[in-house]
Amino acid sequence: MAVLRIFSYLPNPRVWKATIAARLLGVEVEVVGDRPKALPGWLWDFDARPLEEAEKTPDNPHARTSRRGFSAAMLYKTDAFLAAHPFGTVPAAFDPQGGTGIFESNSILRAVARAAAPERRQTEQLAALGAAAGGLYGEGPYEAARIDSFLDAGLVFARETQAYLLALAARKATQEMSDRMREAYAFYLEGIDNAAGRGGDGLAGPFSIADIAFVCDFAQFRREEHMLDRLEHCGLEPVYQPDGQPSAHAHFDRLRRLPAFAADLGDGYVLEAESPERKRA
Ligand SMILES: N[C@@H](CCC(=O)N[C@@H](CS)C(=O)NCC(=O)O)C(=O)O
Repeated sequence: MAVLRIFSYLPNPRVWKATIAARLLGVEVEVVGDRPKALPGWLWDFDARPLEEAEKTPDNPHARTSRRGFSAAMLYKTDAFLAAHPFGTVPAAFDPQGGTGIFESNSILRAVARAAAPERRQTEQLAALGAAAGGLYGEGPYEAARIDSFLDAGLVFARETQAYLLALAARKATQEMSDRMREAYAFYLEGIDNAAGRGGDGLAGPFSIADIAFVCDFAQFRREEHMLDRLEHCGLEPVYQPDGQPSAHAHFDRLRRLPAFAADLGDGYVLEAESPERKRA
């Protein structure tokens, strides 16, 4: 049985945090959703489903104004969904019975690591990656808190990334936004570079969910490379710098090629620097 059900638009690197962890731990997560443009046509609920045409009306009791990331003005969220997910965002995870909502992709990732039975946390696969004996969430309160520190630093970077990429996608990014993103990028990547350059298996020391969150948040940021036409339209230079912070880039490139990561990231989401064909989204 799945340890979590996750509702989201797909593909979504925020969901990959949970699916990569699940793959490594040998547990199941159920992922329900649709492509980003189709999700406004769904009922957002534990039992999420596509709506009938007749239900997609402003007087539908579940109709809500979208807040962030959806160009459609209207989304359809049940009261139960909003009780479980007070910020009304996806990815939206639920425990198997649907009574407990878990939001924020980093917390959904933690939930997978915590939900895995003890024997799942000590496999040969995890040992080969350099995970601690306690699994992907470290051993004891201090190691877990150190891993949380990376997740929190990553969330700050991810929030800047979200605002920047949404503006870029809408061809409304400004020089000020680009400068702000550049500063957040430098701060975050330098910290990751420091941690990755220390020769441990993972950023926090052992390999952990801190590494999974980094790979997914950085993959999300790397969508910038799919938006070269938008950058040009806005008169902006890319923030991404392939040459700086070598340990951070090497860590990212090593992990994203592992089968458990490549199952989600391996479809050209991250463009190979050496590729002659740069995709334009
Ligand atoms: N930091 C959150 C970001 C989630 C988020 O902002 N989701 C947006 C889509 S990108 C959303 O669900 N918006 C719903 C709305 O506009 O009402 C996470 O990592 O899960």
